[in-house]
Amino acid sequence: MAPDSITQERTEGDTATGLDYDSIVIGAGISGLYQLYRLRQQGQRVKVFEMGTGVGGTWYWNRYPGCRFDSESYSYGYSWSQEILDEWDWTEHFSPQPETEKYLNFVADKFDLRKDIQFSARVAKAYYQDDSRSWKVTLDDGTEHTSRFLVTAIGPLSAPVFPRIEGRDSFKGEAYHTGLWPKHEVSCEGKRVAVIGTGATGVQAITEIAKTAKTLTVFQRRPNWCKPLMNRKISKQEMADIRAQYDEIFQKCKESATCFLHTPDLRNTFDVSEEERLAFWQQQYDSPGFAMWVGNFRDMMTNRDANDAVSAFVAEKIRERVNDPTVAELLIPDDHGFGTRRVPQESGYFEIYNQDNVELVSILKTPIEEITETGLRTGDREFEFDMIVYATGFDAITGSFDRIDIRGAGGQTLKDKWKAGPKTFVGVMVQNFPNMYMLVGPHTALGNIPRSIEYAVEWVSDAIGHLTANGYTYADATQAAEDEWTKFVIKGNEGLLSADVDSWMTGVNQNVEGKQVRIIARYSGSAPVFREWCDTEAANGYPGITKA
Ligand code: NA7
Repeated sequence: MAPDSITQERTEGDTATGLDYDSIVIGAGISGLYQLYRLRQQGQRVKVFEMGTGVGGTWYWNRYPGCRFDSESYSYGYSWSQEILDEWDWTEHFSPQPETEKYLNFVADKFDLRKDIQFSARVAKAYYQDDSRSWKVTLDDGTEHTSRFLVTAIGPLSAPVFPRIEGRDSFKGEAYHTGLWPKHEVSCEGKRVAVIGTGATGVQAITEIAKTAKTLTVFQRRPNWCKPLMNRKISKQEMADIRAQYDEIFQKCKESATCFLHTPDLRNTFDVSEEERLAFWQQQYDSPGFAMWVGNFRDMMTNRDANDAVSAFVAEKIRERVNDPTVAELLIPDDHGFGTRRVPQESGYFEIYNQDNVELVSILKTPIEEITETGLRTGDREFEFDMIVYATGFDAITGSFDRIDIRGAGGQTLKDKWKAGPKTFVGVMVQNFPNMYMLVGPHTALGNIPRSIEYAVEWVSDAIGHLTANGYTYADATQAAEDEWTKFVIKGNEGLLSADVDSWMTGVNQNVEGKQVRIIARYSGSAPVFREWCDTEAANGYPGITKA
């Protein structure tokens, strides 16, 4: 039962309460690994339950061809350990998945994290126990585990979704979802391959698969605005230079609104002459990473004319790069502007449509009607394939929470609490879900995710440390604090062009029941503002949290 006022009630240590652990962390990805490390450093008994057979989260599951960072490698890695920074060499500006998975294994080994992680352990239920102020976590295998605190480290893009198309199980060839890619080698060599989906994942996979497949047929519903990634190798000397600049790199990320190395240009689009504008965009188009998305003119995401102008610039690039004008037009989005959905970064994506073995099929007018034993059927054609790749994305942000039966005080389900959209306190706590902390859940700063993760882990660790040091066994966000933050997040979305577009960022997923309506699941403000809010909360002794 929730106490009705802040009290100073002290209880004995957790061992005396009979709980299995002080904290249970769900997930051993970038956030779960660091959370385990931090809480263990604080002397806690921690257990991590991880669904996969290895560490890495996103970088464990997404092993599809072509998978790699869109953030500069050296801005993405952990910053909290000098040893890691000293010992790890990135070999490419945008690390490929195998290297990133190796990196996270290196971290896990270095700090002996595996001993507190149970693999192949899917959490099915997490129930708050009112009487003992603890969490009971039930795994798929029926085993139950208890802890004072529960930390969800389950990622915003970790619940893969298949399209709702009839006959999907009848296909007799190979079929893979990019987010559930098998560990064994998958060869496309000489095969007739279909890829469904052209988001950030599809764009990477398609470009790679086109290199070896006998034929590749891309089924595109809505095209996305893409820009060149401009990846390249990092030489030993360059890595030494990067290492020498780590402090500056992380400081820059800390000051930037999106935690990337790129910061917006403080001019408005039409403050400069057309000539200057085009030269600026050209330079951005040719720059590595997200420069053009998060480093553009400051009004690009709020002024429709400005956004139309940059979109027209990028459309011209597509026309220049794709030989067949009809195909080029199909690849140019006409329902949203540049940057209003996640911008896929590509390495020769548009040029693959000039290859004889690649065909683009727009399914906007002629949707896929059925997956058959031998391929699939659209409104006007029958196709035969050896392999179908589903690059159809995730039930984003709240989806990974929906897949666990999470119940707070009095048995309230999280799903029910969030049925009209998430409500959180600084994206970390949910009122009436005491002692539960979310890392990169809804309403937190995301951007260059590991930067946000590190901050969240440290904030949560400090908050738990504060409770423990003061003998509290209960912490719940106040209703007022949750309302205030939720209102702030919603207000921050006003005026953004991206708020008017269907995408995973606005919570719309036609493949998931009940997710056809836009919600505000993301915090769209700047990361420094977010951190200031959280820092103030901590500095003032957590007034937004009822403690007992
Ligand atoms: P996204 O960005 O959600 O893309 C999913 C793609 O799959 C997108 O092109 C969808 O078309 C398409 N899709 C989804 N359902 C269907 C059906 N039923 N038929 C045809 N096409 C479909 O997921 P990603 O995995 O690419 O990227 C997610 C994030 O992960 C990414 O932003 C990075 O941050 C990492 P639609 O656009 O809905 O018309």
